[in-house]
Amino acid sequence: MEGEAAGLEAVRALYADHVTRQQAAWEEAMAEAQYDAVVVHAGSPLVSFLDDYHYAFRPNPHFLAWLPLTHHPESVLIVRPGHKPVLYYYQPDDYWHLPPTDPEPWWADHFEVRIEREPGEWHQGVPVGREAYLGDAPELEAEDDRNPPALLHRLHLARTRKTPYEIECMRVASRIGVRCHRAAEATFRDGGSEYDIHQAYLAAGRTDDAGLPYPSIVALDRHGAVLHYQERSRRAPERAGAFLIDAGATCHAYCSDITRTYARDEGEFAGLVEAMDVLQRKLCAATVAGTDYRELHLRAHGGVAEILADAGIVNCDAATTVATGLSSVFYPHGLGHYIGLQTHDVAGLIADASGREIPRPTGHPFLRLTRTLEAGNVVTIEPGLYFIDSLLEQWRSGPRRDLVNWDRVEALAPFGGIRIEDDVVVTEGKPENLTRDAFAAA
Ligand SMILES: [Mn+2]
Repeated sequence: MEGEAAGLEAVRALYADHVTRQQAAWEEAMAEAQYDAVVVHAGSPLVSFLDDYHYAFRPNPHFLAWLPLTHHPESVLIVRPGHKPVLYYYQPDDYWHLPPTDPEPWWADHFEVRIEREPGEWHQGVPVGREAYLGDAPELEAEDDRNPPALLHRLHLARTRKTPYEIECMRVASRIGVRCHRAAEATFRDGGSEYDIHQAYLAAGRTDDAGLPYPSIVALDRHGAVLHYQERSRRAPERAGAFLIDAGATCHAYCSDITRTYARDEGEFAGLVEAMDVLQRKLCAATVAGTDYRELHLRAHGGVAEILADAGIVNCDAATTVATGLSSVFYPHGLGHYIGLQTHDVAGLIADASGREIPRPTGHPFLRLTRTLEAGNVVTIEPGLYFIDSLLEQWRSGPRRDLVNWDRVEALAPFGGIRIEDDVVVTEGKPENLTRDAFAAA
């Protein structure tokens, strides 16, 4: 955990520069979209139907892009060109809940902070002029100019190029995630259930479920073939042969998103995991500025098809496996996505500030990123290979059923599937692999 403490120091040292860059990027977007001010609402807690409990609070990411304030509903930020941003810091006198602690100088010094005791006091601070409102708080419903696309597209595109502060946050989030992953693997090796593994993951991260960037996928054996497997069985299998875990961590709301697959024993499935690892590393190394991400995705399909052909799981060559759509039976999702304040970060499909969409390749409806990579982007690279009953059965009832070696499929299906996922920073030169670096340092 020493490395993490040092990382948090580095994060704080980079914060002033981040705020300066945010101000510049927003001023540019506001000038182009013709706004004099932008009001960013952190969000309001969602209340359960017919009761008064709150769901876990998920702040407006545009608020988080300025401030490391993850437990601050009702706070509001007002951004204007040429002015220090004004933060209405909601700190109610509330004896039912613990109010937020006082602002900390390391971040608060960069804002004009006004303590707000009642929601809505921020309205007094909205300047005269043309202003936009960002967020989904019910309190904004009366405003005309909410989340205008001309402004949002520009801000979203700016968010695809991370500042040094943001990348440092993601380094820390990667280190925490890797610490948790190692605890999870150890619990798998010890014979733990999915529930046991999940608890070990949370304990290693000193977090609870609400602190995770997304619900972890903790899958033993056949459950690995359920892409977004959401259960956590309390019962440990007699002897689980395979373990797939897709889980991350956060630092000041910036995410890591990490997947690993483990085979308990040597053998055919372990060989497939090894082959997928080699392919995934190659794809990570090719994640450089100027590369069309769609091309990387298609290259991943070619690679998975080769692995299927080499293992004798298909009865045809890699080219035929891709051309017939058979590779999508085993690998039915996209190669990855932008990552940052949101696990699936914004702007993955838009060409420019007009919001025009860059189409996905035909036959690949789930790809979340179709842009050409730029330095400062952070993306995931997560090829997969699964034995998914429903997709295999569909193929089996079709005209090309003989392209699959069904005996091999039957032998491997109990292992579920494989996904290996790293978070990669795009640079002009060699990419920085946040995940592999964190595993190497652990
Ligand atoms: Mn992912």
